[in-house]
Amino acid sequence: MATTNQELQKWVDDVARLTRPDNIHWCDGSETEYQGLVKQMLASGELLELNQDTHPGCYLHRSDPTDVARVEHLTYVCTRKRDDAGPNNHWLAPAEAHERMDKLFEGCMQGRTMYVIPYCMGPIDSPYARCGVEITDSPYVAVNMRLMTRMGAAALARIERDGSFVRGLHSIGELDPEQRFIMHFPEELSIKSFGSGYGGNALLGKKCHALRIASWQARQEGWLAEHMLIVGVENPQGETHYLACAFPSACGKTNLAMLLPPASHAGWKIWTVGDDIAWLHVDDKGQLRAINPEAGYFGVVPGTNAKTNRNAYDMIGRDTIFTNVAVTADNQPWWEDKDTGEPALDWQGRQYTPGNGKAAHPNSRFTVAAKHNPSWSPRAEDPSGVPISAIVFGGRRRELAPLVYEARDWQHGVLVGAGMASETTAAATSKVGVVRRDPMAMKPFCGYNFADYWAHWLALGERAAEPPRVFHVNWFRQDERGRFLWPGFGENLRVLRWMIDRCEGRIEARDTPIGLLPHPGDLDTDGLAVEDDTLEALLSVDSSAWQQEMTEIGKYLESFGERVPAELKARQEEVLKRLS
Ligand code: GTP
Ligand code: SPV
Ligand code: MN
Repeated sequence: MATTNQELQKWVDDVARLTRPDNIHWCDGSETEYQGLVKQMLASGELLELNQDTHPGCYLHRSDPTDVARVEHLTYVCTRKRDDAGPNNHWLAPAEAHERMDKLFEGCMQGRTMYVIPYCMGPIDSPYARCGVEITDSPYVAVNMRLMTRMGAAALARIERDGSFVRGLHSIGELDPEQRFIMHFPEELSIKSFGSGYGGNALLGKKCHALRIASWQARQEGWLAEHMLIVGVENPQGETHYLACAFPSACGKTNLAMLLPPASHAGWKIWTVGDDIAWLHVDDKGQLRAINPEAGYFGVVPGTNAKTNRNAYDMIGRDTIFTNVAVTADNQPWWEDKDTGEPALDWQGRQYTPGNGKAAHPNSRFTVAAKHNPSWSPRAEDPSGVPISAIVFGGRRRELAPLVYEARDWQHGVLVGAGMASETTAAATSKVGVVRRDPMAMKPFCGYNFADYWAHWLALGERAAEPPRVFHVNWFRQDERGRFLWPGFGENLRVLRWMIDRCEGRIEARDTPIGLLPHPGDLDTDGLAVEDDTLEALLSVDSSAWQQEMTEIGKYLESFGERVPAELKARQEEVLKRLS
């Protein structure tokens, strides 16, 4: 008996009988265990040692070249009723999905070790935290889960105390793209993932549990599980506001969460609570609060340098697992826009030549414990989370969406979120740079019907004593030559300041049909090399283009049928009327 929880023990026994591993290893989460797994993977070639003089404790993993990103077309939500999963999800009947998956899992762990990984999403003593157990045959998953979650003995103890946990079964199989599925069974609180060893497909605590399964649970229990960073912005007077911001994959969450204030902003300080996922609750006083269920970062590497993101750049100089970056001749990790060194081998380990494309894979990632982040907030360990002043939606739009605007109220804010669209990125395996609807940055992650999800958002606002203000930002506007209009990164603090001033009721805003924008001059641009006409372009609202956008948003909402809340449609019609 490895646990006193009989349900867990029986499940582990059943899985072992099905998958037939040579050994079973219960992860305790210790440093010794971590080092042992690293050693074993160095011997097997699953990890390569990077230059330990320049990058102590850093290793490189090269994933299978066909296994480098999330696979949305192979990701399913399996509910009894198809409509509960909604048009936003791929669906299979649970019985059929189990049958298909169990066939793949049969005998798949022969010759391998099965790792049983108890983990806790959220501070271990938080009432908002939830536990899970991932069973996997990948030691890479085990070490990543140790960096990303509160993994091991403490989590198991909580599971034994609470009795409940999410079951995640994972095998890399043969890494065959034709035999790859990520299945979710929200009604059973379980996940089955086969055939991929990559990030969101394989680290089941992250997108599978903390978003898809958790969003389902959250709806039933009256909270929200969101694809959001949580950041604290402290002004020179020592007052801190916390913002929760939903941007789609590879659209700037990690960067905003650990932003370094520019030289012009002496006395300002940024505190990272989370960089990818937020669990939001209305507390008994009606205040919206957020916890970060994760304990580490699985962040985009390319673009990270001392100028764009000094905190991340310093953080990943030690005790980091890199996946799919290039290496220099002296075995340091290298990636596009690193600003120093040059690649010798590309992400596939081939001699680097520009003809083979980028040296680092555009979705190459770092895995590192959150405590190594210089701007890590001690409040990330607060069991009751942090109070949220504002919700911020954002997307990657080279046109149309202004730098920032504010919704009129919560209901309009829900429309702004539901109407989000963004250019696709390398975080998922499909064409990059295509604008698609991505409501609340949850298109790939909402574990149930979006129509019900929007209704749930509206209802949550009713329970808040004073719902937080809602904003929309876009750091990614471009000119005709493809250059970014806004400097972004650290300078985004200027936009955060405007939003906080709005929350504090310190400044007025300009009323436009789509919402409230800064008056020229209210956005501090001192010392910024942004021309007046560029700023005007960033803060303009093109009525006819927005009319078209709002019409498309209307059609999109309608595609969800009768379940769409009437309030949301009414708000969409209202904006359209203002535009005409
Ligand atoms: P996921 O981990 O996939 O959910 O992504 P994320 O939202 O955390 O994205 P991240 O912060 O890693 O940014 C992705 C890419 O966008 C990186 O290459 C960044 O360098 C780039 N980026 C982030 N912020 C900005 C910005 O303000 N301006 C510009 N131009 N690029 C940015
Ligand atoms: C994302 O794609 O939004 C990520 C990376 O944060 S993954 O963990 O692969 O989902
Ligand atoms: Mn993400």
